[in-house]
Amino acid sequence: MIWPHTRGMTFAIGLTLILLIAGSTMPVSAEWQYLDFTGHWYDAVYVEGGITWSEAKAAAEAAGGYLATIHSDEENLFAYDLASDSTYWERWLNNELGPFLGGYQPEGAAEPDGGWAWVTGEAWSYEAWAPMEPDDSEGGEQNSLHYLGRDGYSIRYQWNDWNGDTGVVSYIMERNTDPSGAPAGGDDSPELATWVLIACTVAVGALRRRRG
Ligand SMILES: [Ca+2]
Ligand SMILES: [Ca+2]
Repeated sequence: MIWPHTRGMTFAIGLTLILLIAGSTMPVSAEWQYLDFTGHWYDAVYVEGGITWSEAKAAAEAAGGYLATIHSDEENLFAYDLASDSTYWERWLNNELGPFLGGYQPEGAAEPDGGWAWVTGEAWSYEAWAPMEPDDSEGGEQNSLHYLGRDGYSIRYQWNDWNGDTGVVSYIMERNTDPSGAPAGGDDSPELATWVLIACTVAVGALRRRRG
């Protein structure tokens, strides 16, 4: 009786493949990237037509996070790398305007470099300003933090103060918890293995019934 055996095996292999494919596409927020150094998740978001700093802040919060707050070279380079592609940048005069970060200057702070703060209230303990920034140019309206590139200057992972209402075309957000909802340290593998086991058990059961 080769026919039932072949069908049973085909069924088992087919079901296993379907579950494997489903498992590989399971993560809800595949774009979030985990950084061991901080234990947090990061995502760079491009917005066609641009976005203000306040809108970006609200969007990050709606995604369960906040505009990225930077506290070390490791974190700064990791966040920048997520948005290093030209998609996330916009040309302005001799500058390349990169994504917003979670730094801002409260109203009434001494210009150009006083009172800078993070949206989370974390200590302002690290800075990576580009040369001659912050400068609060353009009438004292530059109170939002973002990455800046400039002609003749190869580094683009340093910061500029920019007019938050003028906006840029991207932002980087950060989360303290796993965006997939999995418990800390967990992943999808055990759950997938369980489903494969169930599929094989069902297939073997069907095969045995056919043989019996
Ligand atoms: Ca300012
Ligand atoms: Ca500036």
